[in-house]
Amino acid sequence: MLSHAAKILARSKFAIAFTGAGISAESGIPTFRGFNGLWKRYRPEELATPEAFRRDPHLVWEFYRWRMRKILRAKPNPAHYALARLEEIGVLKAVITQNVDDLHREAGTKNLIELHGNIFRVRCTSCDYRENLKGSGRVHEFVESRELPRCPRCGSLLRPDVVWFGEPLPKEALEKAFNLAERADAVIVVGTSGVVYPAAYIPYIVKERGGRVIEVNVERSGVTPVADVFLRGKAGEVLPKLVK
Ligand code: BJW
Ligand code: ZN
Repeated sequence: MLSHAAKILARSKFAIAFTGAGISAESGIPTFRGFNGLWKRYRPEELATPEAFRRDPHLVWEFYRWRMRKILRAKPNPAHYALARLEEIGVLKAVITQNVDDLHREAGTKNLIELHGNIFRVRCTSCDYRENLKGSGRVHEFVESRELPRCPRCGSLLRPDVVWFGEPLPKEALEKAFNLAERADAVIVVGTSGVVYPAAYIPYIVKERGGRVIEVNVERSGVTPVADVFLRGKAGEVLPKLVK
């Protein structure tokens, strides 16, 4: 199976990767669904929504600050580095991620498309104020605070610059991702349950256009029905084997 995947990649002219929370699991960042995927007793659909934020911004900010703290302590794992290396040697043309952590970038991936935003950016709920907390050097102070964060310009609530259920994905990122998927002759899908749309269309687009789908996951997912090769295992153990 591994050799089949390696052959597909070696023969490809335009391969891409599509990643989800499972690729960061070995870095200590909990996934959304499944055994380790729960935060307290909530499901993502109960926290990652504009309604939840309107109803209880304290709860939603508590969840995001908890995630920010975990992500700040986390380091990229061998799976992130393997994808960065595959880009460096010219095999991968882009990494499309649903993750909001910065781990692909930290590992050295250059052409990164973030479909669901970035947890270290915040934006105002009223005006067009945006801030990158890592860039502004405020991130540690920000995550330790228990106060609701307010816009320095207009005083309204700040929110994480991520995509919640029912919200549109960033137009430019989604267009880029779909264009890449239409051109790709192979996609490596890593650590996603493949149930959240429109992101989950990506492997299906590649497949429909005649491309090959390689999946790396510890269990079957919504992507598995279109996978040409299913590599069962942890991303951090499987992906380095695809890099020569
Ligand atoms: C390992 C591993 C290891 C573990 N190694 N593997 C079409 C059909 C049906 C529904 C819809 C549709 N189109 C839209 C919808 C509605 C909705 C949706 O998809 N709902 C479904 C759940 C039913 N989609 C939306 O609402 C989207 N918006 C939208 O469509 O807008 C339309 C619109 C247009 C114009 C105006 C207005 C609206 C938005 C979706 C936003 C998703 N947001 C979140 C939160 C982001 C911020 C944050 O991080 O907090 O994104 S929810 C959460 O799910 C997060 C993730 O990116 C996303 C996907 O999760 P992921 O990455 O797959 O993680 P898990 O936990 O599910 O899976 C982990 C996997 O790893 C598992 O398979 C494990 O086995 C595996 N694994 N360890 C390898 N070591
Ligand atoms: Zn404002």
